[in-house]
Amino acid sequence: MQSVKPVRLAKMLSCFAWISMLALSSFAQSPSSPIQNVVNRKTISLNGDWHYIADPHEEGTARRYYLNGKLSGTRPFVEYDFNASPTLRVPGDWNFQRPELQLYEGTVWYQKSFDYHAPANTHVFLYFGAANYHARVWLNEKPLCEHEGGFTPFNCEATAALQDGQNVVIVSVNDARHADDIPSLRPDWFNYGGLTRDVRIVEVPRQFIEQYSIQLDRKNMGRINGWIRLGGASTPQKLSLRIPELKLSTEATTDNQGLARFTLNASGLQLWSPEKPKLYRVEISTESDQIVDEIGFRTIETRGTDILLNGRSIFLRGIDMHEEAVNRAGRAHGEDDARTLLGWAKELGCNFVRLAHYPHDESMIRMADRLGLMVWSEIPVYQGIDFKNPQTLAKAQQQLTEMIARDRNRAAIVLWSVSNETPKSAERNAFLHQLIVMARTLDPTRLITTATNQTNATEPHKRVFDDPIIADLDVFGVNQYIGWYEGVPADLDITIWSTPYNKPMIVSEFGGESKYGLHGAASQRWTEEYQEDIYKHQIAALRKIPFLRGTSPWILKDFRSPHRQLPGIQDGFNRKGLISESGERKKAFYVLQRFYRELAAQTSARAQ
Ligand code: GCB
Repeated sequence: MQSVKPVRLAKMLSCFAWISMLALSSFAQSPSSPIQNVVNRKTISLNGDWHYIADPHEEGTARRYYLNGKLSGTRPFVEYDFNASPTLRVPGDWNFQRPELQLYEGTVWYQKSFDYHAPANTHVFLYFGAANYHARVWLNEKPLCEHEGGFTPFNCEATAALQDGQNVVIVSVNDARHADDIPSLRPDWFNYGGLTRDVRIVEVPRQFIEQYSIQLDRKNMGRINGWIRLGGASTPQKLSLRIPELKLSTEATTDNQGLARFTLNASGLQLWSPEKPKLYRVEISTESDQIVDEIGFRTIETRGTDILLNGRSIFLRGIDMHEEAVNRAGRAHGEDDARTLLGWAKELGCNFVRLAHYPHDESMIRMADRLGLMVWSEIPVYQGIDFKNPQTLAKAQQQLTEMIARDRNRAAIVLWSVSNETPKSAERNAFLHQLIVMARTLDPTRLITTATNQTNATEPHKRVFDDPIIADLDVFGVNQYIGWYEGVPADLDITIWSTPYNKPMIVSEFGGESKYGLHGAASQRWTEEYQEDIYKHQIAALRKIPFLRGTSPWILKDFRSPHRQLPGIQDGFNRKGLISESGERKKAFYVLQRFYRELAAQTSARAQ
């Protein structure tokens, strides 16, 4: 079997050595990575019903399920039949489609037949938006590729394995948790398994536009810089880039690696911002391929403790979110879910969302682009990581590469986060340092962050944010739960926050749990009033922190977590949501909304 994992990684790491020499150039470079912008390419959906067989004893490989029922070996019969087996909807986790799979963690084999006639001179890929966690893919009994990591896309080269007419694709997906994986053993979220995002056939010409980066120059807002890389091209190719609304166009020629760089004089363009999320139609064409995208142009940088969007200091009015569906169990997916979840963030008065704790579906980022919400996007380097293990680092690097490759042209993304709540140690610092350097090299146009909960609390009611990893970051996130996991809400009134670093801070988590509809005194845990009280004290405390440049409380909506088992209250849900899982707003929702409306009014008064 051709394995995407090691092949890609080797390519990626050798490319990385090469590109680190160019780290200071204003052009971002791309290592080997998934095809970008599949939504605007010629694709055929393989979504829908797939037959499946659960494989709790890990027998499927030995029994050659990938042969789709063909005899092999000496036995005169087989003991499985995909075509007579039940089905699961793709995209979708398996847990909430079949009651017997709700708590299942292990391997499920998926099978789908499709009719297909590949056009001449076409390169065909099977593209998976995400498969949680480890996937192996066969097409017409031939092994195609393997991929690890549950939240980023991958594509398998399928051209040679396709048949004219009937084809059968078989995918084994395993979501068992391991100590050396990313994430590790015990994340505080539900481990939804399966083919959780779109599956598509992607058709491209032999030489095709694989990756591109088109960004406003931080130092000169009248200039757009970028690069375009062709796949399958080994001789120089001409290409052109057009932004028709601005009457801009340029031409470039690729080098022998298929890479071309360009600069465009773009004075007069309307910048992307939360208030005016302007997107421009961008067209790229080569002699054999064309692609269009919708791209917003803005700059994001820091100065001292300020975060500057388009050169002006901003405050990020945010909320944290998991990727969970509304009014149904399972992972969120597609435009409708994105519109609902991000619509709630807008209703709260947000201009920012922290998409925790892993890269969300591409439709979420594209919706944020359109709605004008700045985004913090994160890889699942989350508590309990095996920092000493070089293979674990390689897994994190791969996920970081894939996240950036997919979303590098989305104006909404202002922050790449490399981790959440990792205990400081020399190994952890070195591990995160490598991720930070890599993120910056792959994308020098955005800010790098991480959420830390490591504080120095040597004196009561004093918090010093001196985690050494902050030295490496542009912006640091701080998660803290005074009033919930420690002390009482009134402690927030007397806590003094400081940091030795001259950098912007975002309070990237705070909050507490409440069950919607449970009322009582403000001192009574689990009531809406208790949660509301935390928000009141927290907001008063936030107002006093001079280096605070954003907040994103934990969390928009109650979400499933196996850690939360209090009957009648939690029932398997982490209840720190401002909204219940069925959409009811809790009292704290309105406290945050008032704060954000006040901040928004100040911002627009300043702008006038
Ligand atoms: C945290 C984690 C988040 C948890 C949250 C909680 O610090 O970052 O993933 O869900 O606390 O509710 O305890």
